[in-house]
Amino acid sequence: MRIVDARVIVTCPGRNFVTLKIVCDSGVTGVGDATLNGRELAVAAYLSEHVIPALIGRDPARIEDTWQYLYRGAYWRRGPVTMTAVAAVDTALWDIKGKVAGLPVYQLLGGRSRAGVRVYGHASGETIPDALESVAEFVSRGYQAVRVQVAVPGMPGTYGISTQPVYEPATAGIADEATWSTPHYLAHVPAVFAAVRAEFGPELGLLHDVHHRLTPIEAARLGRSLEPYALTWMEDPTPAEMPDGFRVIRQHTTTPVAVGEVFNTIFDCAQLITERLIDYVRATVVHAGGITHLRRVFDLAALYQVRSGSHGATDLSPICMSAALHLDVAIPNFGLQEYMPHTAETDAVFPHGYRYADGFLHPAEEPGLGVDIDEELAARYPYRPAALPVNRLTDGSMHDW
Ligand code: GCO
Ligand code: MG
Repeated sequence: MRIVDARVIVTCPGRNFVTLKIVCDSGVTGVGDATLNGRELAVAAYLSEHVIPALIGRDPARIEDTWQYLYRGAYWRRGPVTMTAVAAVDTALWDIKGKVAGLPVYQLLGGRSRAGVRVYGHASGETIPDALESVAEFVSRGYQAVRVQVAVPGMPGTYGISTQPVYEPATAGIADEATWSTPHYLAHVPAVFAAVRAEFGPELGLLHDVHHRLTPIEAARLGRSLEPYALTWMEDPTPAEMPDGFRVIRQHTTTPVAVGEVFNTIFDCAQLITERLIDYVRATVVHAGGITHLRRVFDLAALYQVRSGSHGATDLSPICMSAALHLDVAIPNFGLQEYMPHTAETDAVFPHGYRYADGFLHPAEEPGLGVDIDEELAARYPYRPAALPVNRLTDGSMHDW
């Protein structure tokens, strides 16, 4: 079998998604997510200009060799644009292999290790009572774990609070600017989790996303102040490009730490894993080099009792979610999967077979990934430039978002 065609499809059914579709001479096709929120066209160009010409004529069965060709052969290794493009090719090739074998991809990864994929949802509110209502809604839909974000009094537009039914931080055109105050934030968050724990009892999994906004010692203080509420994890407490900072956090708190939605390769997380500085690695298929490479990350993590907690925000397409679920159900060290349902428009553009029931997602059972793109429908939603916000401290200095 040979690859005879590959195309990049950019569509915006509410938000932008980039998809790679690979076509083989036998007529079999495979899809891969290539979405990098706010930098979509950079990946689209990388694929069209530099990757697709090298794919034509290749044997689609050679997944590992193609991965090595794209990674080592580029000379300019790693980075979000490159690794998202590599991921798209890798994901599409696993889809093709599954279809050719007549098996869902998780069977090719070693088969099931669990009955379903436990997920967490995003509860949020302007105030603590609003957040409690939002958590109650998730609990009533069967969720066993929720991430909780509440607006910080005196700080408008806090990350994680959305007025839209589906959380979407990117805004049209140039980035919005938000304001951040670490002292206000650190003073408020413990009260949020005290209220949520008191209302929902000890069983519910509670998570919180800090979005890289604290220094290590500030993060250590937050973790310590949240210990009485036994969080499942504190996410991205400090910028992850400085793994040493996580030692400081570890020295001061037993609150578990999750990191990795911005990671691209195993090299980003190797030190965090091998020094046991984190508990969950949140890398995901689309930004960490596809199923092949993410499996390698999770296998390294398994040696150190670090579990998976893959990113699953709505800026990753249903193709990424489908691929993530095949991995989640197969690996021994699965932890928790983030799940934010897409809009009905997005679901229609990406028909998929995975389903949610009672706090769990289940991968599709059909051959391959069990997801596709409806290209005619996709063409009705042209690309619209959008950007993630930026963050400034109250004195106007730039800060991490
Ligand atoms: C999460 C993430 C997202 C990111 C978004 C950036 O934990 O789900 O932090 O909300 O902000 O994916 O594109
Ligand atoms: Mg996050």
